[in-house]
Amino acid sequence: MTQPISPELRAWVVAQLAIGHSPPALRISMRDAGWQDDAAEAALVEIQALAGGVLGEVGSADDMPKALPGPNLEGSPLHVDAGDRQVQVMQTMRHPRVVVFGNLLSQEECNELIAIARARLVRSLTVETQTGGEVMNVDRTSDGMFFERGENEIVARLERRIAKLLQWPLEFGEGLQVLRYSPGAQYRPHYDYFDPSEPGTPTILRRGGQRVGTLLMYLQAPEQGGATTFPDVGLEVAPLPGTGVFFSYDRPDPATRTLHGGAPVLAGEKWVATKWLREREFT
Ligand code: PD2
Ligand code: ZN
Repeated sequence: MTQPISPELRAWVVAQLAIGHSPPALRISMRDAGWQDDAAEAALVEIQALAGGVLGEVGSADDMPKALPGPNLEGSPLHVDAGDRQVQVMQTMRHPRVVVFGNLLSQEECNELIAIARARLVRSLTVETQTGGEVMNVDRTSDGMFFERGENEIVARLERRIAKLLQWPLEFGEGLQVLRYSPGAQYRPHYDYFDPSEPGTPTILRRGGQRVGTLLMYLQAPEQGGATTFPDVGLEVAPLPGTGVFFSYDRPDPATRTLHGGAPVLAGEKWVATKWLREREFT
């Protein structure tokens, strides 16, 4: 089945490819716009072939910077349009790429997520990289749970907001994770990407490739402690409800300087929701 390729569509595809968006990301955007998968594929192949000369001038896929999730910060905006909300840009860092957001969630949204998640909390597991399975881990002493993607109205709404804010297809995101840290609980410094040298990593990567970005959304502040820390660059982000911190990593390597941890909660309870973003559609 084919659908007509308008000049506008052709220009859009060429521009998206030239700024580094991957064909899989374009396929998802086209699906969202109502294109059949096979028609989108045929149109992309045709446009890429027609645009070969243009793309050739900006370099091959190998020497183009890898497309990563992230807000459009061109012109140093104070707010970014996230569809149903104007999200504040509070602080940015280039290397590592870190962006601190305000007004990311309303107080009602924080409360609702906590209320739904509370009933389903279990002691957190982390992916066991030897096998690709999951195990209890002393490095993470919080309790947690996962939502399925699109599981309910609030989760679906947040996923749409995140996809727009970070310019990354909703389908490339893992299900939202919610964590509760009681006094003494912490998440020791770690990287969120999967270590390529671990034997279980190829199994994990089959579901959507590497993680390339993390958005932590704070739902409840503890009374003391509980900052998210980036030890390589001496950055600490206060876990204020409704705010969040995003960071991206273009390769699974410490050179990204994305080592980060959740400092011990000293008093009260900290609640946070995590959205991890993959290279491709997460299945
Ligand atoms: O809760 C945190 O601050 C935190 C810190 C580091 C969460 C995560 N990592 C994570 O969910 O990956
Ligand atoms: Zn983490």
